Amino acid sequence: MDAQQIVKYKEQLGKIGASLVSQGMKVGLGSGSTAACVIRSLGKRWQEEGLRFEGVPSSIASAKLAESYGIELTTLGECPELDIAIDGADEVTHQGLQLIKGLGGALLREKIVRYAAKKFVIVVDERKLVDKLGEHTPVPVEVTPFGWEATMKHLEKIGASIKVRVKNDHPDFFLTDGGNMILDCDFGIIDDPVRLEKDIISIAGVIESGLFINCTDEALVAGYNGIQHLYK
Ligand code: ABF
Repeated sequence: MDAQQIVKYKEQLGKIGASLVSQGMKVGLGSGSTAACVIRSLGKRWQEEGLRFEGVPSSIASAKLAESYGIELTTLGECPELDIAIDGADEVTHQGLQLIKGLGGALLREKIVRYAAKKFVIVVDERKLVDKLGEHTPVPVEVTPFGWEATMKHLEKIGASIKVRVKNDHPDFFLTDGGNMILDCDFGIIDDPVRLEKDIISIAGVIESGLFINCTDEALVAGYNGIQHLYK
């Protein structure tokens, strides 16, 4: 799949994702480049059609992009129950729509926004589809900086081969919008993601994992044959 094709798929996903939003809805806005296409399409609808909705962004970057179109944002404090959340993903299983998310570093807020929403729809191109999680993506795990080295040891004990995420082209640690660190944990092929998510989250110092298990209602998948709708 060449770069031009990927851009085309993301534009298609942006439009179809934005079409899920109607007047007055409360909408969780995802993060990453595909979710950004949804936000851009929503921004165009806001400007050209007068669409009005309440948006809750899952990252500072998504908030800035939405505001650049004049989209009025709110918070989960004002809007604790959303109608829909629309987001990207790094891996999606064909069966069950289990996800790995978080290569963009926004997994904690994305998961909080997801669980505030009645419906969760992800937008991905077909590269993201896998038979089992772990085929080509480590599980990002958000940890508190205090004692991260000890937390890392516990994650290694449950089978992770770990890379501490650093800033692009910089030796400093990557920090999330919330000021936490990310440990990218390679568990290989994940046969029991339900169990693994529980094992990860039970470790002291772990704040959240990028495993989004049994929580996706629909996946819009762009590929050679157009847009596929997959349901859990
Ligand atoms: C975000 O989108 C992250 O959870 C995930 O890492 C990323 C995928 O980014 P992209 O759409 O740019 O591939 O939701």
